[in-house]
Amino acid sequence: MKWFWCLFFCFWPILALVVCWVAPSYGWWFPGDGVAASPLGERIDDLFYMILAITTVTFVGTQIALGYVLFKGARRTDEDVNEKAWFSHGSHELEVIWSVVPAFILLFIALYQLQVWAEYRVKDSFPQDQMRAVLKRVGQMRSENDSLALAEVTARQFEWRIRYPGFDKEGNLLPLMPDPQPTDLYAVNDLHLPANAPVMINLKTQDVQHSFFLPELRVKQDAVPGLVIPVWFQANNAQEYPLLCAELCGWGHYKMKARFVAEPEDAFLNYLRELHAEQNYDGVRGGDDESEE
Ligand SMILES: [Cu+2]
Repeated sequence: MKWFWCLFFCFWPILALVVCWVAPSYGWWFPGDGVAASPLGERIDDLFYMILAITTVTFVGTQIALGYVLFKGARRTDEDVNEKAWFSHGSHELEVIWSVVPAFILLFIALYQLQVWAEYRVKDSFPQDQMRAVLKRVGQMRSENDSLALAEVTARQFEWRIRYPGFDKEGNLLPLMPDPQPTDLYAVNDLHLPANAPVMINLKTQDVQHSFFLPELRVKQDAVPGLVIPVWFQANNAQEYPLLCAELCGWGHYKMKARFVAEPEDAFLNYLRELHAEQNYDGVRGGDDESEE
């Protein structure tokens, strides 16, 4: 029996190693065939793989130790039954080692990931110069204090409402204002932004807590009632990505599926101009309500 238990406990670390070895090539770990679609996402994946390596080494080590102890501790013959039992009262040194070593590993992970976290979440660490360059390239008329966001995304039960800045009478793109403007442009469940450059949105919610989730870009940010949260990301390719809600927000949570279209900057501007043509006339919002007045 001792061989059975010994092999049983050694089987799992071997299986774990095999899975860790083949999983990346099958894209099992992550959405988007396992490859992040944004530069920051690639660094987040690297953090995952680093933590996976640490936990794998720990798991394999403890399982092998367990197998070894089972092998050594097993009784060899029935005569051994008459042997006196031996009790261990623990080992102070060992306890210190297995407390201090994990503490240092956790401290290392905490410090190692700080830079990625800061660039992801701390506004002063956002690539703001590159964002300004995008806004300049799409010809936005902005002063230094205007928002860097190209769209405001408002979650509500159960859809994503998107507000873009509109155009002035000369056809220049305006900056996004904190409050809705008559020239603003609107869309639902369809977020268009330039690809291959960092872009920022302002995230809000109209009712409960939602979560803005671009799985393939590794972007996930809660939308919290009462807060306007800046979120930035950069799509590596001009293509469509799924945009989901990652917070169980009510019965229709599953329906909060939208698309994020990353496209070249001129295509993005054309998209806004199309919205402008549909929704505005000489800077005055169209619609039945107002035409009756
Ligand atoms: Cu939701």
